[in-house]
Amino acid sequence: SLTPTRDDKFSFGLWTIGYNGADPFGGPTRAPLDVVEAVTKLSELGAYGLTFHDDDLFAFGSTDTERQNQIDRLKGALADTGLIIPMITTNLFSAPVFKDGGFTSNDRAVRRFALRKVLRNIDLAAELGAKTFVMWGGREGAEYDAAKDIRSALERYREAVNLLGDYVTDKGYDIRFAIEPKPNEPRGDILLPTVGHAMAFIQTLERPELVGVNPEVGHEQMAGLNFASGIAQALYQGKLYHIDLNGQRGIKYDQDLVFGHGDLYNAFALVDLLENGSPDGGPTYDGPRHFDYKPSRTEDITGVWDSAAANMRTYLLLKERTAAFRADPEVQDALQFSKVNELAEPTLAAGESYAELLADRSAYEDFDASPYFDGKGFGFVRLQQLALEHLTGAS
Ligand code: GLT
Ligand code: MN
Ligand code: MN
Ligand code: MN
Repeated sequence: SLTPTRDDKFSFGLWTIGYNGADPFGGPTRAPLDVVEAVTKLSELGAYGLTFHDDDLFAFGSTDTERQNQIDRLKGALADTGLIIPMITTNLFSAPVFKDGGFTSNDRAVRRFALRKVLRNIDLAAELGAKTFVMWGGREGAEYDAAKDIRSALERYREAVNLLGDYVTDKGYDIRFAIEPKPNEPRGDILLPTVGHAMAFIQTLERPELVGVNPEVGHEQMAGLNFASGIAQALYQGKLYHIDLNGQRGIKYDQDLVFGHGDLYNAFALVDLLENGSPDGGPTYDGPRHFDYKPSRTEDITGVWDSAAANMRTYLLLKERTAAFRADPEVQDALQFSKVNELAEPTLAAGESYAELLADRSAYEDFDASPYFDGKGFGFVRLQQLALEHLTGAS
């Protein structure tokens, strides 16, 4: 069905629908969105979850009373609607104090303040039942090479994440962390710029099992990378703890378009992977389908809710199309022809070592490489066209 339900696990950041249209060239074009209205409307549209930064809910510098009041208003709206908070994150990028980063600011006092801000917000995450704590280090980086000792910065990042791992473990919180990579913007260069960098970093941590990635479609595409392919590797390594869905058109500033309004082919491949797993039945993704987009500055509040609904509808359309693609006998035949499943077969026989491989004349001495010239094509183009036929509703 194309009507979103809670079982679809669609969630939205409060900062997404709450984006007021401000950009570096102009101020807001929309009034602030209240959290109670956000929860009510998302629930009506069929979402199951809301996510937020501390500063989205209560402004930076709020008194304890102001903070608690906003938390109570949120809790009330959750109780009224049944919406949940699957993920929480901390804003370590908006306030001037974080202009050189949080965990990796050159200023040690700022780093200690950042840790305290995050620890306080982890308590809130536990209180609200959030299972994932996202860390997007947008200000962790530099514009100038001489200004940042990258090795020390990574060491401080590691120190911070190790401390947070100690904290949730000692407190007995059922929370895992998800690092969100981005190559640049707002910093000229951001630390842990891609999924690959983040996954390598995670292996250096004291509790790597507590930390995964939260890849965002547009962020990988800003680096010219194939998002679906990066997600496949994250799933393969058991590290896809959360995901930020949106749209991006090529290597430029972070567009945060509606999901599918960028590279639609890659969105098709992504939904196929998340919903149906690898062709040989590899792992699928069970977590929230989280939209991290920005309703364009040109839109009014009607456009905000239309765009929120568009994210979910696009996802469900692609889910239908990819199911039809997988079920199509012609696609199965094309996959067979393309030997897509043959890749799941180990290259060596069971128990075979290099000695047996060297002794196998059919593998080399008697192997005929000549039919591969002007013959034995793989038929990948036919497969891609079949994907297009399904994507456009032609089959
Ligand atoms: C910010 C960023 C997003 C991150 C959010 C989480 S904040 O909007 O652009 O990609 O997911 O901190
Ligand atoms: Mn983005
Ligand atoms: Mn994001
Ligand atoms: Mn973003």
